[in-house]
Amino acid sequence: MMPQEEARKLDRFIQLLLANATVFVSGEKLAEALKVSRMTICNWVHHLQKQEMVIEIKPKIGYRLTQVPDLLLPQLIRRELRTKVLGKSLYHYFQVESTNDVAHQLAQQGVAEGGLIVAEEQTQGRGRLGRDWYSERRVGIYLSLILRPILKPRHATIINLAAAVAVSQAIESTCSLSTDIKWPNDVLVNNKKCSGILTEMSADLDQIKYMIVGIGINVNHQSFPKSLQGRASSLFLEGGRRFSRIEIILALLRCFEDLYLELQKQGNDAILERWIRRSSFARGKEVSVDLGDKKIHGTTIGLGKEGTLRVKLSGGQIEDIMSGDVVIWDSVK
Ligand code: BT5
Repeated sequence: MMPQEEARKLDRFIQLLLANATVFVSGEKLAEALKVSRMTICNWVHHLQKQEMVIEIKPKIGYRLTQVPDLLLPQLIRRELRTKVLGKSLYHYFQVESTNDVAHQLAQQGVAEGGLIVAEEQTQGRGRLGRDWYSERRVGIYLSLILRPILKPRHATIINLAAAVAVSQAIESTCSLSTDIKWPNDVLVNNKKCSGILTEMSADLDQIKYMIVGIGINVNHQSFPKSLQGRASSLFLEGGRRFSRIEIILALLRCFEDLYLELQKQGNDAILERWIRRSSFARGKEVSVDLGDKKIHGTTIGLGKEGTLRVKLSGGQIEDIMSGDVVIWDSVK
């Protein structure tokens, strides 16, 4: 695993190669520009060649980039980015343990609202409650956003729901696939999970310091480990063709930014309405909810003002769920 500082220099190295894609650039000049040794440049070239970048090497003359594979390079994302805040500072990694961990470090170092971390692969991708997130190299989207909303911690769920709406909207607009959202934020295609969201925050009692919204989307996966088969899927498996990860990220950032700004101007209602419109779980679904210490069974009757799931139990009593795992009742009977 590469330390962050080196990963950032590597990124600038790629930027220089891309900017000079038609000519040979000398190793000496590159080393000078990046303040590293020529040996480091040589190692980076071999590292990038392993990532299927085609780089010609001419002894005594230098290096020339001739072909770029399907990578989430900041240079390619920035070219089409149409957002004001989200993704304005952008960090790309070939491999990280978890993009959420990198985002926490960067947020603590003071990276501003909208900072975006993307990785080609995660070795310890995380779900909620310490669960694993399967993060195969170069076929999925693994990203985290740093947000600094002026909100009380108890209002954080709404950001979670907004992220799910943005993922659902982005998948529908770029892949023409219909989606469903399972509360709070699993995005399903044909009832199989194609995306998960892990929102974490650092907060005082009455103010959020920063939030990390981590989003995983299965894009071009051709198969899944046995333990996930039947429950997880990818846009490739459901749509029958490969999709551009960059296009999906661009649409996602645009949608999420619109919702985030709308939330700040108009409050929760617009997000709640959009979530309800996009989810078959919002109303009239017979579900079982695992609350950790107990399981309940009932029918969904909408969302509470802060984004809680309202479930009517068979005795008529209503529960407002703040966190838990929802499954369709039919599948547990
Ligand atoms: C989630 O948790 O769904 C949140 C996943 C968030 C992943 C992103 S990737 C970028 C950022 N960096 C991270 O380290 N994480 C975030 P949860 O609701 O707890 O669901 C986890 C469960 O989903 C696992 O226990 C598996 O059953 C299943 N699962 C694991 N990997 C999956 C995958 N790739 N696709 C679909 N389901 C998966």
